[in-house]
Amino acid sequence: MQRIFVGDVQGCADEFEEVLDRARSTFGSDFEIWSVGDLVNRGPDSLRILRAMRDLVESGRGRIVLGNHELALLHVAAGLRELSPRDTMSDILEAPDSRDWIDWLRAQPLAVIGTLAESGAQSEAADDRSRFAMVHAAVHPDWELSEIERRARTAEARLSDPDSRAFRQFLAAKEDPDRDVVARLTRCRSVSASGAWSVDPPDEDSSSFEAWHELWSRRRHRYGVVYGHWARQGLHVAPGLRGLDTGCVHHGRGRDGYLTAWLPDPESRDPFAIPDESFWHIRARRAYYAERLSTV
Ligand SMILES: [Mn+2]
Repeated sequence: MQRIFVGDVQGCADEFEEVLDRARSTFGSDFEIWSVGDLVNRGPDSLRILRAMRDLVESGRGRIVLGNHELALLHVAAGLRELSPRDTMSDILEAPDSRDWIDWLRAQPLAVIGTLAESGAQSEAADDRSRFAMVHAAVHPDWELSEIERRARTAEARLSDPDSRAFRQFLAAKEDPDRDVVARLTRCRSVSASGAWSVDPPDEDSSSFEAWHELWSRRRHRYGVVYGHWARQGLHVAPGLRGLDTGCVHHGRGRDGYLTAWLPDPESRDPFAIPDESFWHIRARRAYYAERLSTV
């Protein structure tokens, strides 16, 4: 079984379909698609990509984690935020089964823990280097896999609360530690040694913040992280780390955009080693970003 991780799609359903077509012609039906989140918004086809991905998830051939744009959609649906002119999520909000899409999304995970090793025996081994977490933006540099899982499960239970008032209160909460976990997993780019985190990239002029994965790498964890969210950083291939947001939807913003898929070798004993050439790069079909600007 080939597992295919896909970076931030953001409504670029044509490029996502190209990944699927290529997967079918290469692996038949013997593949799974794992999305790092931000399936929706900014691009042209938010509902179409959700449909395609939900089909895969419900047939047991896909996993997703929530990104900040899915969270933004939940905020709009809960009446906690207005749509902005740059948002392209109204196809979901105006769908006759909109409520069902929102409920499906809020039941999706914030972190998925897995192993890339094909054989169960290998994943039990103490030297297994193929265990990983998939999150949208970042993990806390100090967290082991078990802690990522525990904290994500707690926050997910709050998001998927059957009581929609409790769900709305949780989304709106300011000082709730579980709400902070949601925000960190879906939005963090930099951290400070004192434990603070920020949505912004590290500031060149300030030494107090650095990329979350710099500090994470110094902790010498024995698991990998597959993530997205950081289009300006671009493809990030480092030991234990695969950052897959290559800004498909930002094509035309003074740079080329493309959708990245990562296809780790299921036979490898160290799939997070470098160098690594196991990527597909799907060029953006259009200059989505310029298109959005001109229609605002
Ligand atoms: Mn994001």
